[in-house]
Amino acid sequence: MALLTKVDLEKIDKDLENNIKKIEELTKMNIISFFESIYNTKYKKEKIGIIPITSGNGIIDTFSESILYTLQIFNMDAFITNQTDVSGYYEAIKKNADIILMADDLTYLAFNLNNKKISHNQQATGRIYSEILIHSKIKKDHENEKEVLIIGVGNVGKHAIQIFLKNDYTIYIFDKNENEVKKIINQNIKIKKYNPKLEKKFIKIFEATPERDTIPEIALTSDTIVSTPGIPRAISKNLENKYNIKLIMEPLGLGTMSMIYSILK
Ligand code: NAI
Ligand code: 2YC
Ligand code: MG
Repeated sequence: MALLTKVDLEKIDKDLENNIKKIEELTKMNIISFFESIYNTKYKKEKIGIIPITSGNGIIDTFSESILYTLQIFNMDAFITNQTDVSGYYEAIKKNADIILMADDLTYLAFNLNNKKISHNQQATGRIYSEILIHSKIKKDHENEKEVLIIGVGNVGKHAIQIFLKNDYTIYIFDKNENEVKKIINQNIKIKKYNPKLEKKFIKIFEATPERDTIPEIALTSDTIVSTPGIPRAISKNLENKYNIKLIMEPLGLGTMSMIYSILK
C-alpha cells in the first residue's frame, strides 16, 4: 500500500489551484458543476467530521489538515476531531457530523450517516481521474478521442477501466504485472494489451502506479492529456514541456472531493 508522505502534501494548495484551473479549461465546466454532474448530487450543508486514525503506520503529518483545506476551498462545513480513533468517532457524532472521513493504511472512506452511502478512495479516485479525460474537449482533428491508454491496472486503475468501458472507449492497458494484464484483456474485447512497438499515439492517457516516469514517450503526441493520481509523477517535466502535455496530477484533494460527491443525496 503506497502511503502518502508529508512531502507529497506540502504543495497541496498550489496543486489543487493549478489542477482545478486545468480541469475547468479542459471540460469547459465550473469545477463544482463538474463534480455535481458526475454524481448527479449537490452539496447542501452536510457537516463533515475528519477523524485522525493512529493505526498501522500512524498519523500522516498534514493528512487531516490537507483534507480540511480541500473541503474548505469547496465551501464545505468540515472539522477535524480533537480526539483520534474511537474517541474521535464519538466526538464527531456528538458534534452532529453528517459525514465521516477517516483513513487507516488500507482504506480511506467517506460515510454518510443519513443515507448510509459509503465511498472508498481508490474507487472514487479512479472515477474522477477517468471522468476528467472523458469530459475533456479536444480539437476535432484527433481521430482517436474515444481511446485511452491506462498504465497501472491495480486498485485505482481497475476502477478507471470500468468507467471507460461504460463510456464505450477502446482501452489499451499496460502493467508490469503480466498476469494481471492477461486476466483483464480476457474480460472484454474493448480492452487490448498496449504494445509500444506499434508506436501508437494517445491523446488521452490515465496512469495509476507508484513508480515515476511510467509513460513511454512513444505514446505521446502534442497536447496529450495525462490524468494521473499516481505518486510519484508518471511523466517528467521535460516530456511535459516537450509535448505541451495537459497534466492532471494531485496527491489527495480531487480524490477526496470525488468521495464526498459520490455519497451526497
Ligand atoms: P496498486 O499497487 O493497487 O496498483 C499499482 C499498479 O501499478 C500495479 O498493478 C503494479 O503492477 C503497477 N505498476 C507498478 N510499477 C509499474 C510500472 N513501472 N509500469 C507499469 N505498471 C506498474 O496501487 P493503487 O492503490 O492502484 O495506487 C496507485 C498509485 O496511486 C499509488 O502511487 C497511490 O499512492 C496513488 N494514489 C493517489 C491518489 C490521489 O488522490 N492522488 C489516491 C489513491 C492512490
Ligand atoms: O493521518 C491519518 O489519519 C492516517 N491514518 C492516514 C493514512 C492514509 C494512508 N493512505 C494513503 O496514504 C493513500 C492516499 C493516497 C489516500 C488513500 N491511500
Ligand atoms: Mg487526488
